[in-house]
Amino acid sequence: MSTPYVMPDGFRLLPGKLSRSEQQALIEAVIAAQEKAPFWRPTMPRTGQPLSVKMTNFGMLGWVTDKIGGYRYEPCHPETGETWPTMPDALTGLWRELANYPVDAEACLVNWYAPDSKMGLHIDWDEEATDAAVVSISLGDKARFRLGGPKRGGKTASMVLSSGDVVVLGGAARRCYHGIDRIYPGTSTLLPPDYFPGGGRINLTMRRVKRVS
Ligand code: MD3
Ligand code: FE
Repeated sequence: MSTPYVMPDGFRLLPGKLSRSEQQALIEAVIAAQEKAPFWRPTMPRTGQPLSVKMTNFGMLGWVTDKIGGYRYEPCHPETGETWPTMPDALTGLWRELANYPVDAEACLVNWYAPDSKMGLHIDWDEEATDAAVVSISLGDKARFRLGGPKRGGKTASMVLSSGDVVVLGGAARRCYHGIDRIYPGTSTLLPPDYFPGGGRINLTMRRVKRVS
């Protein structure tokens, strides 16, 4: 028998954590943020290759990437130059409930997956506060999420994430490779097509960036 994948400590899946109306309120907040912080398509360090997902952020800091500057957190949108929209209270509330961390998250990365978007296996390591968990919220179409270990090329497991599911990645899970293999198009009616042509999936990830002394 092949060796099984063992779930890392600190991984918590909360299926159906958010009600339909809570999910709708978060989508409304993403739509309301568009004027100050429209979705843009980030590019990879060095190569300038565009990512498959579009992004924006909430909070005092937002995760950005481009050819010259690489992966980093910035206080302003790369195209509008405006500060990021404030973190919705509902997100701060979830963070306080689930992250078990003494200070609030400064950043919430918003990923928009079109039906054909994916995200390759990677580790999130651009934060100073890597002792803080990441809290992830899935909205819209279902997706196949893949979780590995701390080294590239190790065993992985996949699971389907649905709209309203929340994942908390703390402890050892915080250091694990992960990605999105695929979206299952047309599996949710949450995203209004006038704002999200083709539908797809929104993922919100809250992160603590700065260390506290
Ligand atoms: C495991 N997002 O934004 S969320 C990301 O669904 C990202 O958009 C995926 O990976 C998405 O960086 C996956 C679940 C997730 C988020 C952060 C993690 C899993 C994680 C950080 C460490 C380990
Ligand atoms: Fe990630």
